[in-house]
Amino acid sequence: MQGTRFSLAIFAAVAALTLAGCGEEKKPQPVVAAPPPPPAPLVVKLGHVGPLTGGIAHLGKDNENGARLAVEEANAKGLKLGGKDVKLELITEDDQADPKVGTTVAQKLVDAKVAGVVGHLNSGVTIPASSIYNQAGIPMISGSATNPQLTEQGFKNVFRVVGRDDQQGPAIASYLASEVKPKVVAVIDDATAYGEGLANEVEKTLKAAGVKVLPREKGTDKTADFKAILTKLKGKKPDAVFYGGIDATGGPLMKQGRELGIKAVFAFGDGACTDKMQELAGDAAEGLLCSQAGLPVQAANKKFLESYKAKFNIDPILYAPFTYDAANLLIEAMKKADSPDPVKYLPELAKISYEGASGKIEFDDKGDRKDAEMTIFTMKGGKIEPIAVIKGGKTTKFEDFIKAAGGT
Ligand code: ABU
Repeated sequence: MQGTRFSLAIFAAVAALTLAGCGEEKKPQPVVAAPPPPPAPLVVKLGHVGPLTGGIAHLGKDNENGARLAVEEANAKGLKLGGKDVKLELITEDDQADPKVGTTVAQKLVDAKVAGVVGHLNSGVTIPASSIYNQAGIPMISGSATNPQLTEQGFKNVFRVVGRDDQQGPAIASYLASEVKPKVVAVIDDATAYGEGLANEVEKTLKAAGVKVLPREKGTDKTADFKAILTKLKGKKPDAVFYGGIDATGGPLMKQGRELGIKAVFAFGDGACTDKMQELAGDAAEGLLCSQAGLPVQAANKKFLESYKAKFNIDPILYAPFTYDAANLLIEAMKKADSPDPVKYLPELAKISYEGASGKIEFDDKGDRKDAEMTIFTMKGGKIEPIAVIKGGKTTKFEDFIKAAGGT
């Protein structure tokens, strides 16, 4: 009993000392709820479509990079629509430059509920796909499809930020006629909506200028061997050969032409107006003439060129400034409408005036870019170099055009 009393006394003393060591007696604290997490941002999906596999995947990837850069910059800057924080998500599809695959992936993007589409790359794919976006009421902007038919369908959701082949064809053909002064020209196309349509425009302009045009020769967008066609043409001694097609087939065509001893000037449209021609044709590409239905990549704004290089560690090839602008136009129109709803932002897109990487962009009633410039290039020292800009029917030396525009 005595022992128990002693133990209790010691326990009381230790407890008192412990409490004294802890300072004041702890009072029960009210439970404070953790602040609620910020609301999840509204995810707005944008589609990009182009050929990401096959012979012109380098151009499809260039297009995709342009759109991706715009989306990532917008997300980094922060975007609010209708009072909500918005995160843009780029959904990218491979149409393989094939009209059938193009309509399938267009429907896939519609089903994914994208708010807008950047693409497609090829006219022959963009035209059928545009019906699908039109039925779904989804705005689409191509950064490269130049066949006039795209914007002649009366679709209010369809836009392009490059010029048209009924501007580009006359531009390259007139330049060829006035600078090269050919008497006889051979015209070949790749049997696509783009290649054939552009070749038709070139032929029309050359004939109007009094140039003899040989009967049309045809390949496909997959032709690797043009020797039979070129051998036939060699016998007809053309002073120039125009090819409506893309660089993947244009490069081998030019190489084989030189191997067969054809001395004619080779001329191409925008699809074959890339440094890739040198890679594919080697020294045979030197001196080619080609056109772009817009200002050259070299004239794109400095911030875009630097950001592209920093992000992808390569220079843009051809249409990236245009797909960058296309994505930014969709975003800008959403901002103006304060909504990603196509019904609300489409009217803003149609009347937009936007200073893009490829220059000032406004659309006409058809969805075509107003006052699109056409540029003529030549291959010099393995690089495609701009030599002249045609705007409003006036041809200006490229360096003078850039100086007048405030560049160096
Ligand atoms: N504009 C040349 C390549 C794209 C197209 O098919 O139109």
